[in-house]
Amino acid sequence: MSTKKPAAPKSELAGTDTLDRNNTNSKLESLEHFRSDATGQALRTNQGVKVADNQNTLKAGARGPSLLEDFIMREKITHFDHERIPERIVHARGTGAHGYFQTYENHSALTKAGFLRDPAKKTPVFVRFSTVQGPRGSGDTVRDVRGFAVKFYTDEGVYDLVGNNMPVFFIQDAIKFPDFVHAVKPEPHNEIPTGGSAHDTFWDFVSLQPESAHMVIWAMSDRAIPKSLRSMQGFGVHTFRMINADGKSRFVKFHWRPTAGTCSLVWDEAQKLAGKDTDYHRRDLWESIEMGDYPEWELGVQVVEEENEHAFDFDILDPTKIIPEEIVPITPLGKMVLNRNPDNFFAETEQVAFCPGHIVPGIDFSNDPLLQGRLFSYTDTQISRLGGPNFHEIPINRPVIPIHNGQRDAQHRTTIDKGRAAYEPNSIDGGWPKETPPAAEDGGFESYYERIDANKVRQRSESFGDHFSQARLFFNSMSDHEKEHIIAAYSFELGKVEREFIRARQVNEILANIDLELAKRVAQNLGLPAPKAGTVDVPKTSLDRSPALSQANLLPADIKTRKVAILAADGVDGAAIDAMKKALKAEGAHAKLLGPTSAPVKTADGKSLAVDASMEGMPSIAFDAVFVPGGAASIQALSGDGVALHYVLEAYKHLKAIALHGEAKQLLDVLKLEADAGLIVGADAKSFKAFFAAIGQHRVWEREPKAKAVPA
Ligand code: HDE
Repeated sequence: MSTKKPAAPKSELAGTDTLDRNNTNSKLESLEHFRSDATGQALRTNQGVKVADNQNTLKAGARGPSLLEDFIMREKITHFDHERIPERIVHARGTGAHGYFQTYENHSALTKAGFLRDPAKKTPVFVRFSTVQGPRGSGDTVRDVRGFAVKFYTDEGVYDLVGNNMPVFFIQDAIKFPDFVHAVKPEPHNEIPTGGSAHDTFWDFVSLQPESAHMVIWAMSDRAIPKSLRSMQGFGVHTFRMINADGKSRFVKFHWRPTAGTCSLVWDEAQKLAGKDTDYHRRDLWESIEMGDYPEWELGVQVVEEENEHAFDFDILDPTKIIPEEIVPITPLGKMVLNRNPDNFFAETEQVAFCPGHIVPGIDFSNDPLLQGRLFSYTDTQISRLGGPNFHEIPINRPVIPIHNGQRDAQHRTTIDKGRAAYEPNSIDGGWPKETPPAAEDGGFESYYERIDANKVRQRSESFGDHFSQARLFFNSMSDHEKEHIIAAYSFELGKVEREFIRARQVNEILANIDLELAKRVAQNLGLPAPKAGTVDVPKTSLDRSPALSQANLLPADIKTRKVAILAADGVDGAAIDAMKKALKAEGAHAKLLGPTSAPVKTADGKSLAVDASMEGMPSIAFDAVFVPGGAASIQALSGDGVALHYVLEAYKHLKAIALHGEAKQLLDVLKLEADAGLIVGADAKSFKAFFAAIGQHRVWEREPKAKAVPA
């Protein structure tokens, strides 16, 4: 039922602000006032006094003591002493970018939210991607869930979609969140491990908490080691509501799908990258945007009519459950493009404050008990992290429309409110600012008119009781290589657990209920007795497999933005390099020329070629594929160069596409490798085509069993 009241007359609304509501396209413009460019400017103190000497403290004589009077030195050091703010309790490590969201069409049948109704409008967004466990300085490529938080600066206020790259969560009720986070964070006595879950307290908790089984299997899958932030799906996780102008509500689940496809690193590569390039993901995002390879995602929703709320074999309010796409397909809504890097990491990425409670008319919450708890937590945490309740005034958090209300004062207030009446109703300031009744367009926010008739209880709904059937569905939906990776990940992580009873509990009471074969394989790797049966009766789901869950089915249609390393030494065939570079460029892919050192290499016909880096400087783990051009002298040199040989071998082990051109064929003998679907030998257009096709497959999975024998 709708409680629509008549829309306020435009004239009444007009007095509240002077901003052109149809022209708020650029968040940049609205922030311009806050950006500071020092070009051509004098160095000044914070009080605006020009500084004459920024090299020396004021002293009593050149060799004498420093003087307390030196307000310039004291101001500078005092500010420095307080430069750091508390990092986020979780999701401390992250990186951000600006961009826009544009709806494909008018989705007014679904929602009255303005940013989903006007296809001509580009709504500015700021996105922050993050890991969960590690501190601010931890590695990007650790095995972990990734945060995917989007702030939409809409004309109706800020809307935050604070999601993850996995569609479910570890717990069902917010009251368990501190327990979960304490368990996954490093062990309290020695603060080890940084950034990972391979330790006793995590596995102790999850092995005692069957509701985490589904999320943990996602975390043990390749999804937890994404190839890049650009190749991650995003999920709102909870069920939300969308409400149209007639007050009609439907349940929705949010999905972000990258146009670059969804793919992952391999485990050995992820571990090495965490050391060799801690910033691997943030660098990739940064560089892609700088190069104009703007990452894109499509936003979509699964829509469930209110009357179908109970039509599934799980509860749609349970955040440990997905709605399989095969049952409810995704309706595409629009696309998001990230096209601008921040100017200042701290001011933008560190100070951005997300909250699932930041919603706009047309979107509303469901009663998911995890979501309900989050609505409290995020605002609360900003108060200590950002130093008070005025964090909405920090430029990156400000809406693009003016804010007027009776809230006043508190730490770091920057608004200078005019007028005498900080209360409502008032007659002194003409009654302003006034409420706006809900309306089809531009109305005030109205919560969904949901009837609730219940007892006050501390209870978990019985409908949340099945913890294993969807974990099983996930495992069954994986391709063979993905299954092997999951088995390896459980074995690795549990192998790091010191207490055998925790290992055994996870195998017998969790894994055996998901899939007996999975449990047996992990038990074998841990030297534990194989379980004979599960411990609970797992209900059968309406679906045995959901192909949409396997990354094997989420490859991109092209090789755009893929990176290829070209290895060369003196005597290299320069024409082959040119041809490859040209062909890659035509595909929208990128090439880097690497030499034995950072010095230029000479081609066989005597030209000098500048290299982008040495092979040590840009290891194979930073590339998608390797091309070795011919040239007898070059190949002879590379054949005797341990770094070059390791380069090719490592790319082989990480199942990457490799093309050996001309004399480079000899490397097969040197390295004792055989050509395969992704190890291509040849010099013609056909071999280039095969090479690109292999890159498009992301990895040469059929090579994996063989590659195990190759030294890491
Ligand atoms: Fe968060 N979460 N969370 N979370 N979360 C935070 O808020 C919390 C949950 C997510 O880039 C904190 O500003 C509770 C689910 C992201 O700044 C904190 C519960 C999902 C980010 C917090 C959850 C998320 C956070 C820490 C259980 C996916 C990073 C700093 C009820 C849908 C946002 C902060 C950024 C951050 C609380 C569960 C995603 C402590 C209590 C489920 C992406 O408030």
